[in-house]
Amino acid sequence: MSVVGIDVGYQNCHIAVARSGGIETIANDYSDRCTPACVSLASKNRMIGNAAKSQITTNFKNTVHGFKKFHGRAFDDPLVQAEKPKLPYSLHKLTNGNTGIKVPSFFTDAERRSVFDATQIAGLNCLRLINDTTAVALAYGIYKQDLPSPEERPRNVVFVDMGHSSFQVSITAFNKGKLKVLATAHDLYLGGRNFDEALVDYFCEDFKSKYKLNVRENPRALLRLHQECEKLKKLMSANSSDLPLNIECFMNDIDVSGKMNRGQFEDMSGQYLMKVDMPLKSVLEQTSMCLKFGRICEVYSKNKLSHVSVCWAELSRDDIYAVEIVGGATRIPSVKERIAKFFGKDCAILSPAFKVREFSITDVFPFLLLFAGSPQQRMDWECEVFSKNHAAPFSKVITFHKKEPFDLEAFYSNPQELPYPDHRIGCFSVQNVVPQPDGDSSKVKVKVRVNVHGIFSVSSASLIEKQKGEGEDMQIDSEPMVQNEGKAEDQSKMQVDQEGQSPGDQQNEDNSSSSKEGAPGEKQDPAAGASKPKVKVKIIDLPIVANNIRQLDNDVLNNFVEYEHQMIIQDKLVKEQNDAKNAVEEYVYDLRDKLCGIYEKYITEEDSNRLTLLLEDTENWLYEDGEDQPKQVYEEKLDALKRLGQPIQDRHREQEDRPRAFEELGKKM
Ligand code: ATP
Ligand code: MG
Ligand code: K
Repeated sequence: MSVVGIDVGYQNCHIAVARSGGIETIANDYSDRCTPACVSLASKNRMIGNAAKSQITTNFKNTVHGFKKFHGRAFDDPLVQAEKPKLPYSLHKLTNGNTGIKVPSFFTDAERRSVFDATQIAGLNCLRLINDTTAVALAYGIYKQDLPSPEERPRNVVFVDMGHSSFQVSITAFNKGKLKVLATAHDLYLGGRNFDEALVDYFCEDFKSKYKLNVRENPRALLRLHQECEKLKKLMSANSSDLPLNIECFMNDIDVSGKMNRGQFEDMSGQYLMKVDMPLKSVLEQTSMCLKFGRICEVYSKNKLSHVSVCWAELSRDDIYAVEIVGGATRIPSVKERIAKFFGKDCAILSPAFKVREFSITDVFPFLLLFAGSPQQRMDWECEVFSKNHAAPFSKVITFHKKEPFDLEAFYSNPQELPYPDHRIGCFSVQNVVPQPDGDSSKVKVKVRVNVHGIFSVSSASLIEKQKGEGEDMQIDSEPMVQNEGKAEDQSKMQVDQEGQSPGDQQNEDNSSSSKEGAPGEKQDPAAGASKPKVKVKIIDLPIVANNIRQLDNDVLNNFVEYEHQMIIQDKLVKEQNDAKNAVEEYVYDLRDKLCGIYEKYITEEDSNRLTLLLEDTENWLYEDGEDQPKQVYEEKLDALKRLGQPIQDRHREQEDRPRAFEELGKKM
């Protein structure tokens, strides 16, 4: 089994394979290591990557690119609506409200679920979805030989990734074999394409005044201008002098030309350059907070939150060991300068050497997550279950006391920070809850989890039923109680605890480890089997029904899997058909050439004329009736031609071989 890493970009995708101790980014069928994120649909088959990109201007309505922005988004999402007018293809609302395309850093729960679904459809076993920025950090950590050892102070590195459509920044702390993302920030509306657009705007005006052309009215011309402007932008990264932009037969048979230099380009893209600082500031601020409070919360004693302040100094620019930049758009000199100026440091372009080692990743979940009783049952409780920049994966156990089934609603608590209008993650109904035999509320333990892919779920719920007549009474809390689940969270043992709560219940999860620091005086869950007198309890698993989750349900997913499978078969059929057709065409050309060349001596003039005529007929047929025939028809055509061509070829070969045969014979004699 191989482990494969896939980088899904707005403009480009990369696929890397780990093998024999190294990581190799594999090349596609065009020998490129970077494949355009582009799919082009023709009437019968589809093209992917480079082949599809070449269709952008010719088959623009059916060539989809830049779809990363739409993963898991509802059609009514303002971002989707804002992107819509910029696209040459059209977007539609799917039956579940999500965005579909009609053709024919980091991610929210919904986006992750959508990408995860895609991996399932493609038949991949998804090991882990990682934030863009974390993947970048991993690339750094894997290759660095000189990281501080685990006891030493970690090395803080800033990663800046400006791609085609988005801008992500993160600060990551490294020790040998381990990385922890401290903070992330982003601007989802800043990327290389903004700079392309600035150029496009300029040339639209330029061509309007020079040639009276209204480029914006002509989608194909506009796409071509976009492509040329992107090329020009890249050229300007290496050249500061005047550079030309020429497009032949641009619109209405008019050739256009213009010019631009780096200075001018920087002036016109000033508004985008200004936006570079914001996320940089934000990560620095967050990191100082995170280091301060992260430490405080780790050392606490229950009920009285007595801080033992192991307060770190604010993380300042001096604590930054290095600034590493990735993403194509950071090659724009003014972008790079802006970043370097902010940190007062030169930026290095992340370029991995080779050698793979084990690496433990602690990704962060960049949003606060709030969990509440559902509105139907009155929002009787609301709690911030996961703090901002909490390490993932992680899980927590929440204890409720209920007499009937209840709903839990999960949502991100800071809508304004969310790159997504709907801050609800989903609603989870805990079913089959009944009172205790004596009429009291039952203790219900609900486990909530953010898995390695960063996808949230209510993973299990169980009801703890007291067995009659045994031991002490169970403590009935009026408020639910939230506790960390052991294991995964060694980086951040923050415990969410609410005021006015009765002493905590020690949870009784079988994989809970020693992470409960066991604050003195804490009452043990009777079932935990500690030194306290035992109460016999029965643990009953409760079904959970998830609603409003932006992930495909199994039937739909299976349909997509099936559909993908059919498309693969269809693509294969079309390829075979094309190959068979090309084989006929090649044979026609080849034989025709040889008939007036090397085969001339081996066929009578009359036969040659007849055969030439037949070849011409076949060629015409290929462009007319034979344009689109089943593979078999082409194969039969080829066979028929070969039956005529083969004897000539054989006579030719025999003649060629004869002198050699004589030679061989001569040697032997
Ligand atoms: P995203 O990360 O936003 O989803 P992506 O990963 O597909 O997008 P990248 O491949 O990192 O994006 O970068 C593509 C962008 O970088 C494009 O806008 C491209 O024009 C720009 N770019 C590439 N090379 C250069 C260069 N030499 N100078 C300026 N811009 C460049
Ligand atoms: Mg990218
Ligand atoms: K990016």
